[in-house]
Amino acid sequence: MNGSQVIAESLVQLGVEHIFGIVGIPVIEVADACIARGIKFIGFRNEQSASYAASIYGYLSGKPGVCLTVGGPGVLHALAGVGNAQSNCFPLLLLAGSVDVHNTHKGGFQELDQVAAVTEYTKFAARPSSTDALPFLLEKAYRTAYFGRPGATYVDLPANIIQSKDNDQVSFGVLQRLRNVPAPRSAGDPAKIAEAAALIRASKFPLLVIGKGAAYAKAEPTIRRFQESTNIQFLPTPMGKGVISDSNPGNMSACRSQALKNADVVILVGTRLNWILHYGDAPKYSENTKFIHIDVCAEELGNNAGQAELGILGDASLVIGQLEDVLKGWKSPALAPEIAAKREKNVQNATKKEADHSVPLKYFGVFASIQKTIAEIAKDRKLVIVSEGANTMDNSRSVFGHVEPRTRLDAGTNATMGVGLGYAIAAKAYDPKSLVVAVEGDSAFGFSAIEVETAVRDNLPMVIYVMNNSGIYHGVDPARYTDGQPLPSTALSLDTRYDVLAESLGAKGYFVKNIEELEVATKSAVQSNRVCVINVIIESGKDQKLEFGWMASEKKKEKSKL
Ligand SMILES: Cc1ncc(C[n+]2csc(CCOP(=O)(O)OP(=O)(O)O)c2C)c(N)n1
Ligand SMILES: *[C@@H]1O[C@H](CO)[C@@H](O)[C@H](O)[C@H]1NC(C)=O
Ligand SMILES: *[C@@H]1O[C@H](CO)[C@@H](O)[C@H](O)[C@H]1NC(C)=O
Ligand SMILES: *[C@@H]1O[C@H](CO)[C@@H](O)[C@H](O)[C@H]1NC(C)=O
Ligand SMILES: *[C@@H]1O[C@H](CO)[C@@H](O)[C@H](O)[C@H]1NC(C)=O
Ligand SMILES: CC(=O)N[C@H]1CO[C@H](CO)[C@@H](O)[C@@H]1O
Ligand SMILES: [Mg+2]
Repeated sequence: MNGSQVIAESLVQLGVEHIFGIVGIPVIEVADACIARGIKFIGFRNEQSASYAASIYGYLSGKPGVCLTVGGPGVLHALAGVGNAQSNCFPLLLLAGSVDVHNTHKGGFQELDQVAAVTEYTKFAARPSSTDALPFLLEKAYRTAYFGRPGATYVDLPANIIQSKDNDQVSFGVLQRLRNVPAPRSAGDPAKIAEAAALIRASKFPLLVIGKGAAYAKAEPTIRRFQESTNIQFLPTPMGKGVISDSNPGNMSACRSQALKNADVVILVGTRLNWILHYGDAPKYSENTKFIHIDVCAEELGNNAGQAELGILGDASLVIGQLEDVLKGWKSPALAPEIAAKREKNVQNATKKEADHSVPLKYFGVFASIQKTIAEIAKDRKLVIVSEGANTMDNSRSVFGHVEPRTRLDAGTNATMGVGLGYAIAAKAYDPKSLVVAVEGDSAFGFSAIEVETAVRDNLPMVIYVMNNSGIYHGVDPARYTDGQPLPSTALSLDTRYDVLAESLGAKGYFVKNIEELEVATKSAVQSNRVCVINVIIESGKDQKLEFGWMASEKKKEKSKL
């Protein structure tokens, strides 16, 4: 066996089915050896997308996604996905070629101290000293990526090791032991469970906040059962949507601010008190809020406004199961009528916005139309929504209802633009039967538009909507393009034909300006079973102010209304 074959054998033994990457010297043979062993290799056009794809494959499958790149610039590009995986807690194993060990420090081909480069963003990073060490290191890196809090790991593949020959003495025993082993789980400390249950029983408005960690942990059966038996109100984070169906009457998404502000006990499961949850700070929350924080990472407990003594270390499913047992027979108090009324009003308001089909189209009308058309023609298929952008992402989150977990994939913890196409490709590769729909801002799409070719080449049908408002965030008033003043930094060209670009890459393109055209395009695209890009012309935001709910200025404005 040569070194490439040792790597391929190791990955096969670990159960790896897909590799995402871009080849070159010295990893072409590695990819080819993997293909020869039946692993599917998806070749991208930029390592950023490949690394994003591998990481979301890890999130969806619960086992590390594998990314293979060349060294030097390949690793620097893939660092985007490594950092993104680490901050979102997605399991990812990056493998990259590197300079021959004996040429280190000589200015070798694509030389970079890659272990040093990735160390800041990985749980484990190593370079093998010999081919014999590969199975051991690959097992350790693979296991480390998904045991404990998931994250990114790295193994360096020096050219001389890839090209080494006569490795028939290499032992693979260490790999077989990991095959099909799920990540270890622990239950919560019974004393902490009892303390949490007492707080919940005494609470007037307990709120369950469900994060993507709970989705990753596949905790949905337990969390759904717990919610049903207690009637507790819940609020999903963006990627926590669908752990409990949005159609459940306990869904507080439509009045998120009121829920956060008025809850006296907040149970956080698989989510962090970061910017998305306003650090747990008043006035977004009341001063006296008690946070019962359930997480797999002990260091997360007590962060920001969280109370360290109320943290419960453990697996989302096991801990919620324990709470369910202790709280048998307990029912959550009914939602305060004024909050229920506010929620109702907000839902009505949203429904009104969704019915607005005036031209130029607006986000709510477009997303509601897409959702409705898909429900009519593909109601039995699992719908996975990938979304990135600013308004595009925020509005799609409130319009699209999710009934299943792990069906919303978006820019995540660090609001990373450019993940969309990689995520869509990986989601389709992971579950070929699902209907993958990417809802992209025009700026967001631009970060990885060329990966349409990857999806076409690998025959991964999907529908990609580009929300064309010719700009970042709110777009720019078309009059600004001719008034002789410099364009604002958020401007993009007015007449970019993303649909024509897509056609040139082998996809099907649609150009849509009104709701009838949108309906026809959605039907045609879903039924075509091809890669489709629908360029949707929407209203530019003109003079709207840039402001998002999580921004600090919002805090000052916030008055306690209820
Ligand atoms: C990697 C990265 N670069 C830049 C940004 C800043 N940024 C935030 S949202 C966004 C794009 C928003 O515009 P668009 O995708 O067109 O969506 P819209 O709000 O117009 O619907 C950008 C560039 C970011 N979040 N991530
Ligand atoms: C991203 O998010 C993580 C987790 O909140 C944070 O530690 C990190 O500094 C952020 N930034 C980058 C570039 O990863
Ligand atoms: C390893 O062996 C395979 C099969 O004989 C061959 O195709 C490949 O080129 C070899 N790789 C290297 C790096 O020598
Ligand atoms: C539940 O969630 C969806 C999507 O977030 C939203 O559109 C819907 O109005 C919500 N329902 C209620 C009753 O809040
Ligand atoms: C309803 O929508 C309008 C227009 O989008 C907005 O100005 C108003 O404040 C909303 N009302 C409520 C109760 O959210
Ligand atoms: C090709 C095309 O119609 N582009 C449009 C993109 O969106 C802006 C803002 O609505 C329009 O002005 C452009 O004409
Ligand atoms: Mg835009």
